[in-house]
Amino acid sequence: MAKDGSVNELLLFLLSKKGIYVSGEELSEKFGVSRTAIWKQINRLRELGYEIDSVPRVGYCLKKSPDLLLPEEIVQNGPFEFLASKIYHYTSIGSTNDEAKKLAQMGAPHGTLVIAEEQTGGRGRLGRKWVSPPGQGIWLSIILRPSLEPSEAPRITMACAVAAAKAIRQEVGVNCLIKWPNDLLIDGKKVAGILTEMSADMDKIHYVVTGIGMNVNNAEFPPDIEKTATSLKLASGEEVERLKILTQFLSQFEEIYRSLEGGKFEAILGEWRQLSCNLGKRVRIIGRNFELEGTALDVDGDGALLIKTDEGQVERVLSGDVSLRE
Ligand code: BT5
Repeated sequence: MAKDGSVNELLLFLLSKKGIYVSGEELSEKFGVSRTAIWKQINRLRELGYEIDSVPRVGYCLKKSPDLLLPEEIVQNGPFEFLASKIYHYTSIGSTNDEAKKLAQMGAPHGTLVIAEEQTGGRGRLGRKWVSPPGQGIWLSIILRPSLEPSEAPRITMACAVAAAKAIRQEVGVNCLIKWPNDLLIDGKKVAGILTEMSADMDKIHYVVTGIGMNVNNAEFPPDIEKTATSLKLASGEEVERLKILTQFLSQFEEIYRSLEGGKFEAILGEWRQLSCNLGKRVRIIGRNFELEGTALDVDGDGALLIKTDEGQVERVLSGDVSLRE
């Protein structure tokens, strides 16, 4: 809510007292502002969709939150270690990755989150479009300042994919798998995609922005992706609370990121392998200027897919689009 990425303390307090009446006097003393100022803020929250009851001489009581991914709601579902130190929330924005890059250049701290209810210019890789309708999914970018080598940056995409797949499995109970390099699939359809971008010198990363788009309650998709896309709601048959998935994902990501920074990439790779839908399968990879078919053997420490071709050679592929052949 706040423009500097900090939280609205009144809302945070009301959330911690959900269902309990708090007097206007107590609130005005706690926050050092007049009761009229509190009343104005309460009305602003009501405009956002918060159901707040007010009873004369008793006080205010927060009854129900709207389905918004507001910073205060996220913080309330913490605690988080380094994520969510700053959270920028937008009702509508072009692309959260673009905004995160701007903020990172201006010095935004490690762990800053940029979230939008809607993206009007959501992006995939190579300038592709990412469909991000209002209120239906999680459109999120994370600013990171990792101590990894630039060539190791794809590990962040892998960590993000593992965290997201685990969060989806845990909260929704569906068989979510990772498709190299940056997709999450349920029943062979794409439920989420990851876009990692970085600013680096030859030997030092300045910052990484990892963006994830996850379809949560989408009931339909535009014709061009209708057959290939799914949402958690379509896959599970039930409406899914975005906030629950988001906060589960954030805590999974924190844990995995700690392993990554702690030099335990092998453990992440182990989880990634178990969740992968590619390994051991015959695949076709289309890159910018090549096409390759073979068996996907493994992924290495740079996030490259190792393919055994029909000629018996092992090729290392750093980027491309994979389709499963069997
Ligand atoms: C991706 O690219 O899958 C990365 C998507 C990253 C989106 C997040 S949202 C938050 C942050 N801000 C951004 O602007 N981006 C990130 P790629 O592998 O290139 O896949 C793109 C392709 O996925 C498109 O060409 C479509 O075919 C398909 N697609 C587009 N929108 C989709 C959706 N909502 N669900 C499933 N598939 C989609």
